Amino acid sequence: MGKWWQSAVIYQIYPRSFKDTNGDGIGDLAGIISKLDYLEKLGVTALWLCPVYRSPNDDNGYDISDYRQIMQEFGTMAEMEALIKQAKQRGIKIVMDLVVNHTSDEHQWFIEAKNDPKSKYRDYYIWRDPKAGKEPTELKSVFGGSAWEYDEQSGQYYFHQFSRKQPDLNWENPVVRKEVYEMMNFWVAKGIGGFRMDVIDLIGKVPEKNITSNGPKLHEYLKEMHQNVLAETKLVTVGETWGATPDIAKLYSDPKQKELSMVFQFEHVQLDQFPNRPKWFTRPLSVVKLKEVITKWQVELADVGWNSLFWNNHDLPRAVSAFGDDGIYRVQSAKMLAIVLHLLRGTPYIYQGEEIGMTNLKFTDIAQIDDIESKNMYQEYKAKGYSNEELLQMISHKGRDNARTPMQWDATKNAGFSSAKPWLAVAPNYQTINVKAALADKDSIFYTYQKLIAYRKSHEVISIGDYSLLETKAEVFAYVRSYEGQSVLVIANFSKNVQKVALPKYQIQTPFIANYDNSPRDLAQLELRPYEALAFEIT
Ligand code: TEU
Ligand code: CA
Repeated sequence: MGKWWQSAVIYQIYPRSFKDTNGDGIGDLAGIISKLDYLEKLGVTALWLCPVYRSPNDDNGYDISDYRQIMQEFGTMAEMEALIKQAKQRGIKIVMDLVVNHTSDEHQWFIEAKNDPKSKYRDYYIWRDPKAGKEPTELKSVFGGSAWEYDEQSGQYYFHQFSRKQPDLNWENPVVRKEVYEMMNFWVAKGIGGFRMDVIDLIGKVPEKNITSNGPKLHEYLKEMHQNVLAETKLVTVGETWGATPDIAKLYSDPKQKELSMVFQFEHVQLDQFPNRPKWFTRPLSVVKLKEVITKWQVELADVGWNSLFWNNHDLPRAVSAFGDDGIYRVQSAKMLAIVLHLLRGTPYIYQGEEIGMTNLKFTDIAQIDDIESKNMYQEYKAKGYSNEELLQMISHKGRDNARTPMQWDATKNAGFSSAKPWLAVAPNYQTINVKAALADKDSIFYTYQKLIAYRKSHEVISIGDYSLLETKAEVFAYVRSYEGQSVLVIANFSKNVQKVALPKYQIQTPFIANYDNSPRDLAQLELRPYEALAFEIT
């Protein structure tokens, strides 16, 4: 038998935007607890919580000031323990976000390090002397500007790959590594189900050599972490690795390597971008390329390693806006995306709101934006001469706040997210797109997800079967899964045009899941409606 996470479906929660229970406009742990019945109904196996630790929120919790405390706005440690327990009672595990490439500059370690260069904490971070009176290297921060911040007091710079309030930890220091493993074990002892590891491919950085991701000691560190924390557990671990190729992904996820269960790779979500240009500059998505990339990952990790499957997360545009149609075919294309992704081999991730087809927004004023990345980009490009309209269009297309607006629970004020004004405005379409409406409509996107999740759990052909691409037409994605004489055929139209496809080998079949209707179809002369998706059990 495989590992539990090989037939699991993981639901990602952005706690700040999930559900507010105490009327401060900010989602909280009690809110997550109050929605466990909903999540159980959906059928997910685990919840990945974006960071819930103590944080000054320069980057919404990805800047941690205390790894062993809960963010005050989110609640208490007792509530965290209750969440773990009550989720477990429903067969749901809690996966914690592990952010250990950097801390907050308000973490006690950094405060000591900065205040006293002789302190043992100084070497927890990366400090360098100026070079010819300037930054030690040319390295840039992901959020804009230099990756080096000058510290007046000591006359040295510290290194930060994200905001200046997110100083990078020095993984070269064995004491830092030990602190991290101890902290992880503190959480393991609380009964969590795993870790999602933030930008884990950056921890082996060597700033003087301009090496940020995939540093020379990265895998050594992960093996050490495995030994110190993971070895005797059944935890699921998923690394966030923007720099992974299939060969690199195998290094992490081959069980023989004793590192991680799987990684997130980001090739498919960058197909609408230009190589070597910032993400804000986009081109139309090529379905041909999308099929190529997905097939490459399915095939390359078929025997060694394991894939994670996702269309979106808290850093990315909404799935239906990026890969489907968020206008008249919103419902059909959202279901199509669910069918295509959830019948692949790997562990699927659902980002909150995806299961009801939540969409991107049209931002019309930079004041509507909270995200540090978008705000910094706006200032930087404004100074380069881009217009307000151009920049807001880019942010509406690729900005992280598209994913971060409050979860749409019902059609009442603030979408049932909060009784108070939410920290980030609710999307204007909440009166039609919300959980209450989805649950009341047996044909909703929600029930397509529910069905797909249940199907994966009970069919090994989906969790561990082989994958092969069927050659059809440019805008049609068709593949076959097979395992011990069983086969599942998936056919999806990624366009708003009718597509004719002929698969004479199969003839008349009845789909077990579809996004229009389940009537029998002649595969020898198939006419696919806009964004139509069909899955058949072939015997
Ligand atoms: O994201 C890593 C990262 O590189 C992102 O900044 C990503 O490149 C960007 O959002 C895409 O435009 C992780 C977290 O998922 C993100 O939320 C954090 O801001 C970041 O790390 C720093 O911890
Ligand atoms: Ca709250």
